[in-house]
Amino acid sequence: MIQIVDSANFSTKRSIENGTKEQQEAVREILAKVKAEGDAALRFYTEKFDRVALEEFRVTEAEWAEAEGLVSREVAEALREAADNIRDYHQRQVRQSWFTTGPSGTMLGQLVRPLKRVGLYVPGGTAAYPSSVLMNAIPAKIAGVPEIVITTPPGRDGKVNPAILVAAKIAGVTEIYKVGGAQAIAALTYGTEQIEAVDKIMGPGNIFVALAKREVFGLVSIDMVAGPSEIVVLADDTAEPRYVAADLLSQAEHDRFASAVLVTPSRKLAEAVAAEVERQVALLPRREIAEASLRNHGAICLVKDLQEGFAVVNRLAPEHLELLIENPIEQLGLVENAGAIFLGSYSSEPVGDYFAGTNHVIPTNGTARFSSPLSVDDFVKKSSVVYYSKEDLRNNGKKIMAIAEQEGLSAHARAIGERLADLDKLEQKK
Ligand code: HSO
Ligand code: ZN
Repeated sequence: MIQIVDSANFSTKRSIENGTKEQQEAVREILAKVKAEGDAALRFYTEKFDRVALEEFRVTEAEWAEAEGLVSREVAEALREAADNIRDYHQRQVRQSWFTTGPSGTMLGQLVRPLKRVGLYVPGGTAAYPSSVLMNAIPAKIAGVPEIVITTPPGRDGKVNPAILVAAKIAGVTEIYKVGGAQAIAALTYGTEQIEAVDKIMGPGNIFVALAKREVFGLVSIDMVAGPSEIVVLADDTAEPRYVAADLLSQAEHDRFASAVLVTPSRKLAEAVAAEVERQVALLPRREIAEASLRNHGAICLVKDLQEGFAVVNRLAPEHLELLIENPIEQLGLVENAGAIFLGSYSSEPVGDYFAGTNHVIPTNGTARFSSPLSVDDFVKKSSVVYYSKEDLRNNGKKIMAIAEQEGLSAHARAIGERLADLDKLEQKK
């Protein structure tokens, strides 16, 4: 089911989902209705799509308490330890405000401040991942964001997945609303009676959520619109085929559109991995999804040597890259484009998905060429600060005026000129 192809014949089809015309129109209608009618529209759509009638959207204290009892101690403990690792890693990303002073008393600087309020969308159903709650909320906390809220679609019983509540609590999120779909994005953007608007919307969702985020971008900030998961394994003869196959399948099981690719100069490894994939996929509850993913977006790409292998990797710019080769640390410098890089036999990709501390929100679709994993930087804004001294204005005012006049902006020039005239007078008095 996974094809072995020569590098000359290897290509992967990736695409950005734009949705159909009907979907785009449906999303626009939902946004407009929530903007105009607030909570009444949220109730309408929650009944229509989630099939539950809700008066209050906010998760109550009683529901929080109940959730604690519904998640195993082992899972809660593991989530807590994962959260500690994520905190440690992201703490190192914090950037300080800075100021610099010149010899004449001018001071320039950059203030780094947190966003005030961010909203995290958590999908419903089987894609409700507590790990993603940690990955989004913890960097926001560390950036100093005071208000972090979650919206997530309720189940038919009007409840929220308890593991999501437990993860939210661990991450320090206390405000959760039972609203899903494009209507949740609308509520976070425009605000309603019960849900206050936010400055930035994070998190993955279905096509309606993705289209809604794209539509409101500009009114609020959004994170990247992430595509299906991807993994590329670059491996040589030293790799264990069972590990390679298992790691490919770990991403293939996410989504029919997920992509899993092995790049190797070893035909022997290629054949062994293909056989292992066949064997292991049969053991998976999500077999059908994994098979569809491997059939349409999976491949084993045979290259001449590792050098060509790195060229293929850099062209793909994958979300996740595993280097299962001899001395991977020495070869790290050859990777130019990859969202997250996993080195050696024991750095299986799920280590990063859940526990090491790095972020699992990572650019897909080749966008690792120019963008980076989610980080503390995504939750701050910067302001530049200018304190210009009298002496520097006296010395540089004419230059500023010259540029302003060249641009035909004489009011700009005058703003400087008014001051220069005063400074000249002062000078003459002396
Ligand atoms: N591998 C996914 C993240 C994830 N995996 C969540 C398991 N849960 C991001 O590409
Ligand atoms: Zn994953």
